[in-house]
Amino acid sequence: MIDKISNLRDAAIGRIKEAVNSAEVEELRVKLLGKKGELTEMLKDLKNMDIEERKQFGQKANALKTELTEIIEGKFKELSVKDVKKSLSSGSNFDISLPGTNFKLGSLHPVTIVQKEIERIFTGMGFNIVDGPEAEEEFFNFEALNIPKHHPARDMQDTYWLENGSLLRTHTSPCQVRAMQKYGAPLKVIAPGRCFRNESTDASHENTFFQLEGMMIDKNVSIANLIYVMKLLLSEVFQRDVKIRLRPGFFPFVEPGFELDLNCMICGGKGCPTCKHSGWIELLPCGMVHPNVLRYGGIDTEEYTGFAFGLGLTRLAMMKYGISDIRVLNSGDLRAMEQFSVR
Ligand code: FA5
Repeated sequence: MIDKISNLRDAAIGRIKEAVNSAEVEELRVKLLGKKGELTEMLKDLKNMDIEERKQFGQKANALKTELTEIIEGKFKELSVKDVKKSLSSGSNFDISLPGTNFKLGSLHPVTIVQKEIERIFTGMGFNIVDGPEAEEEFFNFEALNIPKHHPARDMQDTYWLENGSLLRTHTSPCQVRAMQKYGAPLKVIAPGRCFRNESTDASHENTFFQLEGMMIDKNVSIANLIYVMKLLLSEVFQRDVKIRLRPGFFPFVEPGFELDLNCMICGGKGCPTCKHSGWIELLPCGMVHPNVLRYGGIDTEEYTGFAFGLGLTRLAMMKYGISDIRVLNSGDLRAMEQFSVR
């Protein structure tokens, strides 16, 4: 058996030396060392050998594999140098001294980084990630959220209407009823996505921004569950204690409803253009899902309760990375985006 190995070695080295181009070398590499190569086939005999023979044969075969791999690599290098020399001597204008083309690696957008982080936190708690259309039906954006036609709450979310009667969704909340109708209760979902509003832009308002909706429906879900999840979310994202305030907030689709504001991290709460000189950033409105909304979702309100929240994802990214003007995030300016080079 040992003879077989040295015969293979001699023949293989001879064949590699004679190869005249890279394609031939590659063919030999596969024939010798590939999955069905000659050396691999030989190793199949191991099972018929006694222990001592198997040990010796195994060692020799492995040593040969290493030796042939090195010889093949050397041959590849030798041939590529020859190719360059040949092209130079044949009058080609290929300039070997030119630096190679530098390909720039892309980086993730700060909003995407924060979104992925929150998805990790929530999937760890058993939440599923769902999606909804950006061009949404009026029913899901408003009616199903307990905002009937002519309700003044619609004024707070003016949007862009499409010719077919649908609209660009003003928030990710339409995903609530869509998810309830599709999956029923109990339900634990988050829905990140782009939203649109027809409003003037400033340091903290864009006409296109991201939110991340969250919803949990089960038996006995209470405000205590909501507060626990909100606190956990913020401490995981910021990895430290952050100053927040919780105050009553009105949204027709929750009862009771809250506004959760974050102490402005741009000015430390002193007041700046980002927080409109209030020291606080509106970030995470939330509340207990209104029974009318549960009913639109086909959920039995006698049996189930739930909480929901609508996180301002773009604003959260601003706070996390100290970005004082939201417009930078939609600018496409690589000089700004590259600073968060997480790939
Ligand atoms: C809503 O959109 C509700 N759907 C949130 C909600 C969900 C409440 C579930 C209760 C239960 P609001 O309009 O406040 O609420 O927007 C939520 C968050 O999105 C804001 O706190 C803010 O952080 C962000 N946001 C709103 N408008 C803009 C904007 N023009 N530019 C950037 N971020 C915005």
